[in-house]
Amino acid sequence: MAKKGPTSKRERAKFHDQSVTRGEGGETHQISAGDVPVLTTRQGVPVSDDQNSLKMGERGPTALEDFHFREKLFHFDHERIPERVVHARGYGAHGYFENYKPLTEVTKADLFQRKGEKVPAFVRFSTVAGNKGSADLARDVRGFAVKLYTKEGNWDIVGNNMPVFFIQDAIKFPDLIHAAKQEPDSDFPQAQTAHDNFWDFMSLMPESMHMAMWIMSDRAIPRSFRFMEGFGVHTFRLVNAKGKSTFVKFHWKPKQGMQSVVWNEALKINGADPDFHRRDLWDAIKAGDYPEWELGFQLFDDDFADKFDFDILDPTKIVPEEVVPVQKVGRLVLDRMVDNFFAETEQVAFCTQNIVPGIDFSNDPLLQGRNFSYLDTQIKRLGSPNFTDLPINAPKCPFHTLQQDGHMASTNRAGRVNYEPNSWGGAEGGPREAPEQGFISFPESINGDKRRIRAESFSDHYSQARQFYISQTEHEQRHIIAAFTFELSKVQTPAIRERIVSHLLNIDKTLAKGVSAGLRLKELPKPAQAAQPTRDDLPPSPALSIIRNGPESFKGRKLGALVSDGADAATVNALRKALKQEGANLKIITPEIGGVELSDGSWLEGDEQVNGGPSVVFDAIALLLSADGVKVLAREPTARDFVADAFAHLKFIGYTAAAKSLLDKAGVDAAGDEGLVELKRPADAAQLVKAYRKLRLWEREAHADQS
Ligand code: HDE
Repeated sequence: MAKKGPTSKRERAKFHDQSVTRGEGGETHQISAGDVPVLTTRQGVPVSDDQNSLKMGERGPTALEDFHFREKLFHFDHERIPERVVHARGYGAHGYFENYKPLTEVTKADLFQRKGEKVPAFVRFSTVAGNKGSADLARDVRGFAVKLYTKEGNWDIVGNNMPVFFIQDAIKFPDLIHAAKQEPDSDFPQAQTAHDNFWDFMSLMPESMHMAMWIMSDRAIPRSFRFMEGFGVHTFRLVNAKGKSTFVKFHWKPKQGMQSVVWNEALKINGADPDFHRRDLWDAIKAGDYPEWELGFQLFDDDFADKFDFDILDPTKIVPEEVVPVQKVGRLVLDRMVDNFFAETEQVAFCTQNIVPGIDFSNDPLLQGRNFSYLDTQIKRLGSPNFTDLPINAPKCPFHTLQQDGHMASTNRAGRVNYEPNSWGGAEGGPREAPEQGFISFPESINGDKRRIRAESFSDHYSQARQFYISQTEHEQRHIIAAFTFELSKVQTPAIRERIVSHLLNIDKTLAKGVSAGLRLKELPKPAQAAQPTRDDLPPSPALSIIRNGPESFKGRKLGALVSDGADAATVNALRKALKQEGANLKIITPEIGGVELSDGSWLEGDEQVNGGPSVVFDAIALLLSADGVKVLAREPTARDFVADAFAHLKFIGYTAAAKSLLDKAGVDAAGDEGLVELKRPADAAQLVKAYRKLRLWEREAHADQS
């Protein structure tokens, strides 16, 4: 007879003591600790042997009655759910949002009523085009989806790291995504827009040109999720207790500052560590270095909306921060990684229509379409209308509905009532509507003919694209030209390349000429026909540049120090100390993973061996080498790449005197380059860390271009 499962705590403890597991060879091991749980089936039946299926005879067939085996395989066979149709690759973390001060004037949303109000939050960052297993450093938009578990329900701000979008009407979304993802016959390229279909579509959709500038900028290759901005994109409404509405655009400003990588580095990171962004977030949060963003509101009223140069309902436009400043209203802190990726990050279901009293939609046609799509997609992905009951999706405030049943129902009400109105009084009668407290849509008056139409006020496609371009530093402009050139060089149809250049001519002549030269077009095409002429009176917006808004510290960044046997121990220790003071991380790269013996005979363990820790995964490098050590490393191609890549990617390089010959071997021209800092004595380590604060030596790139 089968042994009954343990019921009381005491019985269970006894049970644990008796439990055994069987090794591959069939030997048994006694589990000594009393707190190791017994392996059971999903029915709670203890499992005696998890290594062998039930056989008829030693070499005979497997018995169908082996319920443990069948249950195990059945469950495994059903482990996958459909990946998200877009934003399939993502990474989530928990945290909280804290409100700075009461904002009762503009909104009655509960989370903004009290200073210091804290609500739990879950954030999922993602790329858009790639499949679930694609590499983190694809050139792409990043999703920045935030779920705030407020006391009056869940509020999802399902945003991106760019404030505009490709299209103006949700009806074009399937076309955009079909064109961007793998081509349907070949099923490649994966996680890249560098192919004909994508640029064909873009070239035929002038409204996408502002977004084209953003995705060809460094914003599309962030150094980490921690160093990027987030945007709600659409105009939303805030509504106060009196029913007054104010338009709002949402911003997330990273306290860590903004930072991106360079394109060649991105390509190499994808090979060296396809999980680069995931690992970064994981490492930072696990180390207690919690990333933080401030929530910003851009607030404006109908008068502003009427006077503004562009339609505030058009998601291909921004409201420059210099025109309407961003007011910081609270902070979002991510302080806990998930316990289980699937249960939380994969099953989290963001929906733009999850808003709370005090927040409302605008008529942005993209937002209107999204409000349909997100709920719909969750059914497909999660398989049941009860996805809202999953712990990651359930509100953390009380909730009472009269909905019932469906797959996996687990929160059906007790009692007889599942409808209303009903005449059963009190608790028996179930939940009732709350006319005062409940969500009331802003009573906007609308009239007009029912037509398939695009408003005339949406027809300027180039002016803000130009404004974006002229707001960038020279370095960033160069990167945009290079990115267009790279992407279009992968497009095999010359006519598509030319069509894109014809749009760029409407944005900026130098940009168009740069790309045209990069592609070696025989002649410049004619500018594309424009519905509206490009305005050249929009002033630059410094807030749009990453380099102008970079951090002034090396905090939260990673240094890769290549260390050899015999390296000076005092220098290694001084560097470690200086980095710690800065709040930065040190990773030790050694010829072999076991480590090296330093000058004082102490042993230094390696974090990576030299061919497993290329410099592309670090923000800066140091070469802490002895005269003997450098001889060995100079013969090692990966050590030479370590240095050559760091130099080419404009990184700061600290080096000991002996390391000079490795710099030479790597082809580094040290003359007059302020990014190369010699460590003459241990005390120079502090100076080196100061130099690292600049993150990149952009001047080196300009120099390389001219030479
Ligand atoms: Fe999404 N989008 N989207 N999107 N989106 C999805 O919902 C959609 C758009 C964004 O981490 C899907 O759960 C339509 C803009 C993020 O789980 C889907 C349109 C912005 C995420 C969907 C847009 C976004 C999604 C796929 C055009 C920035 C990932 C899986 C009208 C403001 C959320 C899912 C997460 C995911 C539809 C355009 C951001 C299919 C129809 C604009 C961050 O519902």
